[in-house]
Amino acid sequence: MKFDMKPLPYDYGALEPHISARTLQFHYDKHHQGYMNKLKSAIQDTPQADQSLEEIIVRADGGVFNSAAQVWNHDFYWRSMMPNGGGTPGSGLKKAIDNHFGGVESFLKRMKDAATGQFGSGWAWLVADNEGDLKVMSTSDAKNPLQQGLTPLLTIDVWEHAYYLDTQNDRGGYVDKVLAELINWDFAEANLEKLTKDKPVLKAV
Ligand code: MN3
Repeated sequence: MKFDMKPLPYDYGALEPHISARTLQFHYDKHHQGYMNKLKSAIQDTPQADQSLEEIIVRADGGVFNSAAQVWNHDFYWRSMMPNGGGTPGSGLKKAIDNHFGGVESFLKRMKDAATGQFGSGWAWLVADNEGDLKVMSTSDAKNPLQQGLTPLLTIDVWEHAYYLDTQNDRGGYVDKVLAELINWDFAEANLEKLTKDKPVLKAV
């Protein structure tokens, strides 16, 4: 198999008081690991066992797609946050956000609207398209922007298991904390830089 669980990039308690160690431990050890276990048992001894996670995501459907995408989405979500995150993006990303959303505050509001407006389980995303244009979107259940040829830059998990132990039904309160205190701008900027490096024809962002 070409992939396995990536370690959580920080300790269970590293995002406290905004996200509790209890939430992170359940979320990583039970939910994320559970999707990986399901995926591995579904694809073992099939041709998919030789594919990358991204290949499975764009080609598979049904239960295999759901498990593979949830594995990828969680890896990406852990890295979209960091202890002492939040604040202001670095200059390259800030310029792109200013250009596309009219400022960081207005981007944060768009992201919160996408996260709280997603009916039921899903994900809120900052993505870039093949022209290097940024947009905010949400997806339901396990769906992932890679399916539409878009490049994810940041995500927020809005399944209830991401916040229910900490803020119960208050998804907005959880999203506010992620955006103000935990968002990892450096990760988003690195993802954007990688996209423009891989596709040098993109207009400067
Ligand atoms: Mn989750």
